Amino acid sequence: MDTDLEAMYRGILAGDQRVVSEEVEKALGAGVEPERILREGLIPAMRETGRLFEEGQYFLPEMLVAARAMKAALRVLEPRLAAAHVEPIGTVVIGTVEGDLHDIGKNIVSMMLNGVGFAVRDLGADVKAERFVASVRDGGADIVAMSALLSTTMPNMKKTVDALQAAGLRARVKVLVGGAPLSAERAREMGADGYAEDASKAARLASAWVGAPGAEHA
Ligand code: B1M
Repeated sequence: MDTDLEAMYRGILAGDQRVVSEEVEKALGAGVEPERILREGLIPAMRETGRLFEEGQYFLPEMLVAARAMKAALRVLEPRLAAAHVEPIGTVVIGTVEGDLHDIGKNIVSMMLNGVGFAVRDLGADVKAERFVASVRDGGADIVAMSALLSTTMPNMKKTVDALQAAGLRARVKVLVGGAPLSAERAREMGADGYAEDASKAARLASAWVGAPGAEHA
């Protein structure tokens, strides 16, 4: 790992928002691609945080400060990932499902979707099936995108798919799911149209669904 990426990696593990923001600024200034910063610096640090938590070396407070440092980094990166598209290529309603407060991955997916030209309506975390349904019904959407990080909240994705069906909206939207406990098979079982293991793949798949030119390069 480069020394600058190493510094932000360590900054996340230490939960030091100031260091992380400064290191991200520095890396951007030195011409490092935002996606590389995410892929090689920030996301591995969050993965390591999870490993330390699992091993009993980190507890909830450490996970929380690491998450705050990660969010500070994302605030610096966001303008660089945002698109300057005039006409959106489609509309996505996105949220982390009911009972689940993990929103970092969802935020990255949201930024990437925006970056490839989607208008994104972000409902936040702990989103009940009825809120997804209401958002599609009242505001329209091409894609419903759901994130879950807990094996206990993953079934709430199916609840949303079923609620869209019951509201007569299922055929109008594509359903995209992702998050650590998911797999293509689980996505299929719950009746989603697609699964993406990371934010870039989510953006690529969503672009392909709306027939956006250059989707394969997203
Ligand atoms: Co929690 N947590 N957490 N946590 N946490 C995990 C998920 C865990 C794996 C840690 C561990 O034990 N190793 C474990 C879940 C175990 C399981 O169910 N299998 C866990 C647990 C147990 C818990 C609590 C239950 C702990 C407790 O209270 N005892 C609790 C639950 C709270 C709740 O949600 N109700 C809890 C709480 C928290 C914090 C609040 C402290 C904090 C979240 C802060 C926040 O998000 N605002 C937190 C954190 C930070 C983590 C870890 C360390 C990091 C998550 C993260 O942000 N990763 C996590 C360990 C880990 O993931 N290894 C862990 C970085 C992020 C970029 O990756 O979210 O995976 P990720 O997103 C990726 C892909 O998954 C994908 O793209 C993203 C980027 O490319 N993706 C999608 C995600 N959504 C997608 C949607 C798509 C497509 C792709 O399409 C729509």
